[in-house]
Amino acid sequence: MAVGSIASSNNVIKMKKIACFVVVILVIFPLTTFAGYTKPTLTKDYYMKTCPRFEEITNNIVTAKQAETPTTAAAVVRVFFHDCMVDGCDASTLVASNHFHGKAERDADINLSLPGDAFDLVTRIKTALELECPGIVSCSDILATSARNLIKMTGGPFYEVPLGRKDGLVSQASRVIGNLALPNMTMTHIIDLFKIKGFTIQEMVALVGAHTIGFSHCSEFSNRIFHYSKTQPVDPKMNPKYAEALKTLCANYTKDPTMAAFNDVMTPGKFDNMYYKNLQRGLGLLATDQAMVDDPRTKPIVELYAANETAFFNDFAKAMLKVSLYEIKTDKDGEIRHRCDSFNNQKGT
Ligand code: HEM
Ligand SMILES: *[C@@H]1O[C@H](CO)[C@@H](O)[C@H](O)[C@H]1NC(C)=O
Ligand SMILES: *[C@@H]1O[C@H](CO)[C@@H](O)[C@H](O)[C@H]1NC(C)=O
Ligand SMILES: *[C@@H]1O[C@H](CO)[C@@H](O)[C@H](O)[C@H]1NC(C)=O
Ligand SMILES: CC(=O)N[C@H]1CO[C@H](CO)[C@@H](O)[C@@H]1O
Repeated sequence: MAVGSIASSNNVIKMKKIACFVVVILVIFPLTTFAGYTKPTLTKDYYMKTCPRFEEITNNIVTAKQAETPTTAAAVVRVFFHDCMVDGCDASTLVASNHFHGKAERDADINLSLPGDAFDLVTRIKTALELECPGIVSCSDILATSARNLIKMTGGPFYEVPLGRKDGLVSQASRVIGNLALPNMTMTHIIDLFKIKGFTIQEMVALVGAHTIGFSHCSEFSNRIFHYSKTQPVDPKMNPKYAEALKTLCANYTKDPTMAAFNDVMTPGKFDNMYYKNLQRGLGLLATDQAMVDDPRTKPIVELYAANETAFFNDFAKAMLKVSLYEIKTDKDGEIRHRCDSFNNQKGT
C-alpha cells in the first residue's frame, strides 16, 4: 500500500469497513495478514509540531560524524538495509543481546561485522533528541533519515523519507538467517530473496549499487582469490591485476580478520555509478557482485546503470524509499524506544 493512501478520512472509513470483513477472514489467514493491513500513515512533517528541530539536530550530528569517521556512511546504509529486511524497518538491528531475549539480530553471525560506527551515530542522535523532545522520535526514523542524509552527503541521490515509524518489539538472531543475501548464494537465490519481499530484479540491481561505497572483509571474497577451484586458485572472472592486489592485501587475513577491501576500488568513498562500470572490467569484489554482469537477467540493468548514472540514481532513490517503508510497525506493535539498544520493557517479547 502506498504511503498516505489511508490519509484522507474517507479512506479511513473504508479501512474500518474492510477491517470488519478481515476479522472473518482472520480465521483462515494468519494474524500477520491483519497486522500488516492497517499501516501507519507516515508523513514528511511528522515531527513538525512535536520535535521541530528533528531534521536539524539529526543532520548536524550526521555531518560531524561523517567528517570525523568517513566509514560511517557505508556502515549506516548497510545497517539500515539489514534492519529493514529482517522484520521491517523497526530498529530491531540496533538492540543488543540480553539474557531475556537471547541472541539479538545485531549479534547474528552474519552481522558480526556490522560496523560500530552506525550504532555510535544513532546513539549520539538519540541522546541529543531525548534532551530536546523526550520520548518522541523513534530509532527507526533516526536510522532511515541518517542513511538518506549520508547517501546524499557522499554524492548520491536525495529522496524524501516519510516519518512516523515505531520501533519494533522483537529482535532475534534466528530471524536473520534466510532473510539476508550472502556472497556465496546463486543469483536465482538472491533474486528470490528480494522477490519474496516484493522487490523486482531491477530494484535489486539498483539497491546492490550501494556497494559503490564501503568495505568487505577478506573472508567474504577469499575463496575467489585463494581457492576458487582445484585447477584455478583465482576466479577467472576477476581482473588478474586486481586479484594480485587483493591477494597481497588479504595475505594475512586468517590471523587478522579485520583486513578488508573497498567494495568500489576506483572511487571507494564516492556514491556514484562506478560500481557497475567496475563489474564490466572484472573489478567486482564479491562473487555476487561479479555475477550480476554475467547473469542474463541482471546484465542489461548493469549496462544501463554503468552508462547512465541518472538512471541509477533515480532507480536507487525509488528503491530505497520502498525499502524504508518495508513492514513498518503500527502503534500497537511498536514503541518509541528510550534507548536505541534496548526495548523499553526489558522483559517483553
Ligand atoms: C546481493 C545482495 C547483497 C550481498 C550478497 C551483500 C553482501 C555484503 C557483504 C558480504 C558485505 C561485506 C560485509 C563485511 O565484510 O563487513 C557487504 C557490505 C556492504 N553492503 Fe551489501 N550485500 C548485498 C546487498 C546490499 C544492499 C541491497 C545494500 C544497501 C542498499 C548493501 C549495502 C552494503 C554496504 C553499504 C556495505 C559496506 C559496509 C561497510 O563498509 O561498513 N548491500 N555487503
Ligand atoms: C555460505 O556461507 C555461509 C557462511 O559463511 C555458510 O554457512 C553457508 O553454508 C554457505 N552456503 C553455501 C551454499 O555455500
Ligand atoms: C599479520 O598479522 C599479525 C597479527 O595480527 C601481525 O602481527 C603482522 O604484522 C601481520 N603481517 C602483515 C604482513 O600484515
Ligand atoms: C539517462 O536516464 C535518464 C533517466 O531515466 C533519462 O532521462 C536520460 O535520457 C538518459 N540519458 C541517456 C543519455 O540515455
Ligand atoms: C557469515 C559471516 O560473514 N560471518 C562472519 C562474521 O564475522 C566474523 C568476524 O569478523 C567472521 O569470522 C565471520 O566469517
